[in-house]
Amino acid sequence: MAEQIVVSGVGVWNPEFTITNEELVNSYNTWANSYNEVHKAQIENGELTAKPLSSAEFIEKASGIKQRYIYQKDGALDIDRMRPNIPERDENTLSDQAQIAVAAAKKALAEANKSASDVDAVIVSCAYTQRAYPAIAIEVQQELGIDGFGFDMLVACSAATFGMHRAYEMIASGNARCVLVINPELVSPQINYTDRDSHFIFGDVATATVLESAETASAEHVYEVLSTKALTKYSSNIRSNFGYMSRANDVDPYGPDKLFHQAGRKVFKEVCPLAAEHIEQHLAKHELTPANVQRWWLHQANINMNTLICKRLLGREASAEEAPIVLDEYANTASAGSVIAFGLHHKDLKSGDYGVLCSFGAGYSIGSLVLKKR
Ligand code: CO8
Repeated sequence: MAEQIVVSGVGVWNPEFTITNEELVNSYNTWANSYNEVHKAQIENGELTAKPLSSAEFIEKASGIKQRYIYQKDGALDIDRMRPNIPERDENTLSDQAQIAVAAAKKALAEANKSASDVDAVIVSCAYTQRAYPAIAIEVQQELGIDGFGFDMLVACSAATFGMHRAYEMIASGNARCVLVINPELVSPQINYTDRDSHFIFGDVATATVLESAETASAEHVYEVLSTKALTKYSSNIRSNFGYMSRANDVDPYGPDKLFHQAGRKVFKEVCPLAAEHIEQHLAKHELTPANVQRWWLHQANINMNTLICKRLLGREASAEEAPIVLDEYANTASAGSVIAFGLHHKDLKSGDYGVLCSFGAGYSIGSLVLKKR
C-alpha cells in the first residue's frame, strides 16, 4: 500500500493591529474628498474623474468583511501616505516576512508535536515574497534550526494548498519525512488604499501546516490526506504587474497596475462554478459526494462566493459549523484563508469525518485536499 500522508499540525498567527471598516472608509473618504477638492477644475472640465466615496455598509454586505489585521497600522490610514509605514531592516536582521512565518511555524510545530530536527524541508508559499533571493524559506530554515532544504513558491490565492500538494508529493516520493509549509501573507504593502473597489479586501496573517508520514504522527488531531487536486486556467482578471522589469520598462514601479487590481464581478462569476465543479470531481475520485463531507474549509475571498459554492455542492445553504467563515475578522488573506478556517475549526471533528480544504483565486488557480480525521 502507498504510504499514508497526514496533516498533523496547523498554526495561525495574526498581527496585533486591526483596521475596522469604519476606520478604513473614514480615511479613504477624507482622502477622496481632498483629491476632489484639489482637482476640482480638472474634474469640472472632464480631464479627471471625481473619486467616488466608499461605504462600510457596502463593504460588509458585498464581502462579509468587518475588519482586517495589518502588520503595521502606521501610515495606512494617513491620507498623505495611504500605505503602511514599514521601516527597511538591515541585511543582518530577520526579515519581516520570515519573522511572521516563524511565528506561525512554531505554532504548527507545537500542535504537531514536532521539533526542528523532525523537519526535512520548508516551503514558504504565498502571494508575494518581499525579495527575490535568498529564499525566505531558507532564512526561516536557519532561524528555526532545520536541516535539509527550503524554497519559496508563489501561486497567489492557491499558494497554501499548492504548497501542501508539493509537501505531500515530497513525502510520498520518499524525499522527505516531514515538511513545514508556511504562508506569510504580508499583503498590505500591495493594497491600493486609494482604490474604492479594492481598498477593503485584504488583511495580513501568517499560517503554517505540518505534513508528515502517518507512521510518525503523534498529534492529537491528525488528518489523512486522501488526495490532492489542482487546476489552473489563465486569466488577467486578478492581477499585479509589480516586478523587477519596471526598472527596464521605465515605468512607475508603484503605479496602480503594479498593485493588486481585479475585475471582481467577472472573478465571482467565473471562479464559483469552476471551484464547485473541481470539488465535486475531487470527491468523486474517492466515491464521495458533498453530502458525505462534515467540514468545508473554503478559500475566504468573499462570503457570497462561499455561500454560492456551498449551495451548488449541497443543494442548500451550509451552516456556519459546516462551512466556517473567518472573513469578518481576517478579511481576504490571499492563500491563508482556507488554512485559517481549518486551524480555527477542526478540533470538534470526530474520527472518520471528512473535510475539504480548498482555495480558489488569481491565476485562476484552484487547489484542494480531501481530508479524513484519524
Ligand atoms: N463602497 C461603496 N460602493 C462601492 C465600493 C465601496 N468600497 N466598491 C465598489 N462599489 C460600488 C461599485 O462601484 C458599483 O457601483 P455601480 O453599480 O454604480 O457600478 C457597486 O458598488 C457594485 O460593485 P460591484 O459589482 O463590484 O460589487 P460586488 O457585489 O461584485 O462586490 C467584490 C465587489 C466584493 C469585489 C466582489 O465582486 C468579489 O468579491 N468578487 C470576487 C473577488 C475575488 O474573489 N477576488 C479574489 C482576489 S484574491 C486573490 O486572488 C489573491 C491575490 C493576491 C493577494 C493580493 C493582496 C494585495
